[in-house]
Amino acid sequence: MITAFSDNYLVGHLTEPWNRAYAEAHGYDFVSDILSVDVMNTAVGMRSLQWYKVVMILRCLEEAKTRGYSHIVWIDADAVVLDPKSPLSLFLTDPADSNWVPDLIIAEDMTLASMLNTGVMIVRVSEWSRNLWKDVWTSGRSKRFHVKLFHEQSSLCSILQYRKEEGLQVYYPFRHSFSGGEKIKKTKHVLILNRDALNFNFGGWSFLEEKESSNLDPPLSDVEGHPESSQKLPFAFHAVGVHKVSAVLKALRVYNRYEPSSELLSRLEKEVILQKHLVNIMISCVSECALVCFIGVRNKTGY
Ligand SMILES: [Mn+2]
Repeated sequence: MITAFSDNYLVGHLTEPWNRAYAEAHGYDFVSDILSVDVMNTAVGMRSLQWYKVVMILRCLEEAKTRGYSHIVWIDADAVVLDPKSPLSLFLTDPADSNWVPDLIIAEDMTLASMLNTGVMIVRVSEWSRNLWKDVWTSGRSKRFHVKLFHEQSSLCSILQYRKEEGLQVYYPFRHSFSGGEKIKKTKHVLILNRDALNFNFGGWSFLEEKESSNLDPPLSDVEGHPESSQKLPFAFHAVGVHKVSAVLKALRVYNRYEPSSELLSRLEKEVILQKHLVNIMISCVSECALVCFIGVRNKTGY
């Protein structure tokens, strides 16, 4: 199991010990690259830091040859395992066809913004995987995502289509399972799971932080979007948006009864306050910009 984050990324320091403990409890090696921004920048060149994920996957695919690993599981530094009892072997095959061993097991994106979500994914150690990730890194088609949303995730989706991954066209136009598409999609090499299987975000969680202090243990029905009827929790909680620290903290406390060290907590509290200020500044900047644009447009049409 692998992850990476820059050493100034506090969310990573919050998720890493828990995810490591999960991996070690199941006998998986856990490798985390916690690096300075400078070192990461050097590794990705002119790209956004999110691209470090591809650098690390390619490196681990090479190392796997000598270490005898069959799979590499990537987990984002803003994601935490929610279902620590479940081994990863549960996800390695399609339950309906256990003879088929996919090279990539990935879930749909949480929103319609992207086809797939690379927050948690399982990469089989194979020649196909090496070629795929090499293409994601080197292809000219990736260039437009080097510094643009959603970086390596957009690039992976684009490359799979460009390579004409056999069977993917069956699902065009792509429909997510939460929007009427098939729950499980299979191509020749890729098993695409429904959003809730690997990578879940509890809708409004990040905005529940005010409630958090009064109610640290809400019933699941309080959590918007949670598949309450299902016995099984999604494998991981993956934070999105600007309130990642409080969302991840909540996932760790409520589901895992995990409390970070007091030293980390006090650093996190400062970060939460800072984030709130930043969001307020951003909101006021956005409205100012909107006003300026509006005036700009008015002026332009005036000519
Ligand atoms: Mn993420």
